Amino acid sequence: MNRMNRRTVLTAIGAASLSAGLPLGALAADKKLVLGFSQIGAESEWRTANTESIKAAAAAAGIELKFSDAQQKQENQIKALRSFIAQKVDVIAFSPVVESGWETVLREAKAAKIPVILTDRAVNVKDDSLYVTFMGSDFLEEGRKAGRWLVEKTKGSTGDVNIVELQGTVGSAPAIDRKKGFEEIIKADPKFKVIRSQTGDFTRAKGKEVMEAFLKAEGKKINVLYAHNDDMAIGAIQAIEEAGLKPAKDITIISIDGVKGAFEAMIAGKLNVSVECSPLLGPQLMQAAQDLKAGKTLPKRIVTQESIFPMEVAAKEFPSRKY
Ligand code: GYE
Repeated sequence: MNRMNRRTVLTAIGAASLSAGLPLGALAADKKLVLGFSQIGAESEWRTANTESIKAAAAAAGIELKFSDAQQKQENQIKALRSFIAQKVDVIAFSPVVESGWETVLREAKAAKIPVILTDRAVNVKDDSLYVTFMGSDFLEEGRKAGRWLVEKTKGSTGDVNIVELQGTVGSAPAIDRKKGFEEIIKADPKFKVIRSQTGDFTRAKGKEVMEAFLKAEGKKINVLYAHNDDMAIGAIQAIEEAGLKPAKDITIISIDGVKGAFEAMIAGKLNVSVECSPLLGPQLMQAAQDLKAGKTLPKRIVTQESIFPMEVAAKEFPSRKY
């Protein structure tokens, strides 16, 4: 689906159920369902929790899971999808590392009559009958939440607010949309200035490395760090401390995911806020696979419900966090 269409679908959440044009009732009701899942890798705490959720939910549902780790490479994901097609699995699910470049392999799955579920990240394809449903978070809204928090935090101040941004993986749906959603909100006030923006590939190591470069170039000019995920923020916190500055005090830090590591950083007073993005998609995915087997039609978009956690509530929320 192209980006315009994706917008439209996002606003139509919970509305009509759309058919993907696949013979969804074609699976035999009695044999064990086989699900091929291609995971991106293990780049972040979020991803590890997502993998655990999928494996645990498959076991609990009695679904045979063929799990493949792509080590953050699209070519490995395409290979995995082709191998699932060759093995004639009942359902294919995957979390696409980047948005583009999926048309050919998705057409192969469709030709083999294997329904495809997108989890976590969207794809950018013209023909949205190439997948049955996309389940996961609204990344644009996450970016907006981050922006709104900053607007509120700096209310009343008139001086420039110099922001550095650590982007996620280049070309990935969360990096594109978290950037866009944040910009949409901060552009309303010219005091907000994004002075540096670079990818940290969603990892701690890269987040630290790029933050070091930001600090070298801009030093004390930096007022705010906006990181597209918690891991990069945690890496950057180290860089900030090593530069002799106080994270969350000298530099306000905003990130996304809400993983345990972020709560620990907030409790330690080093991270100001984390926007929640739940990786616990396993149960939903198994339900969707079973619904397909039962011949049901799925809604084209299944959105995860999420919140935002400022450091003030971190200690209270921590015990109930599940990832
Ligand atoms: O925010 C990041 C992970 O696609 C939502 O991928 C996911 C993102 C998540 O590596 O930590």
